[in-house]
Amino acid sequence: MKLYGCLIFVMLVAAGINVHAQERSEQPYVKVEGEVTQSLKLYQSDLEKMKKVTVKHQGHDSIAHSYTGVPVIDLLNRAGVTMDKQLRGKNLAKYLLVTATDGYQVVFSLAELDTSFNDKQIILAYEMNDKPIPANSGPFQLIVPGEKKPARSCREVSSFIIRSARD
Ligand SMILES: Nc1nc2c(c(=O)[nH]1)N[C@H]1C(S)=C(S)[C@@H](COP(=O)(O)O)O[C@H]1N2
Ligand SMILES: [Mo]
Repeated sequence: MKLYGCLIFVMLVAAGINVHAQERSEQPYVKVEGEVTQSLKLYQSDLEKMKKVTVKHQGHDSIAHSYTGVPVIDLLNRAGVTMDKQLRGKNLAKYLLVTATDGYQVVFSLAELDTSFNDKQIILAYEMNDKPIPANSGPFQLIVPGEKKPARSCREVSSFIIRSARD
């Protein structure tokens, strides 16, 4: 009887894990790949566990909204990108290519993103004004504060790819 009880318990736990894995695989995510030591697949639940930063940003509606998300530098560090002390020599020719689900793409040199070079707070946001980012811009939007145009604040981000422009 005890053995059956145990078996049923194990089966229920396994079924629970399976359902959880399926739910997660249906959620949107952002890939981090290319010249990294660890490729990442980041779901909102992963981002929520990381350091949160809130910045103000204004798009074409000319209203300053508050956006919350994870500093891009933290995502790059987690993927093992050559930042900080490693960002010298050949590595200074590396860049981040951000791609959105509509095919829009923008690039940043790694030095632009590195806090040892500057204090820009570029974040991968998942909340606007404390709510999920609406579908036409979210669920993940790059926010680049302090630029004269909002053109690099890429909406609907689907991947971050690290490459080298060296020839
Ligand atoms: N995915 C995606 N993001 C994008 C664009 C785009 O076409 N697709 N356009 C960019 C440009 S050119 C501008 S000016 C801003 C406009 O953002 P807004 O409509 O939120 O003001 O979004 C930027 N982000
Ligand atoms: Mo634009």
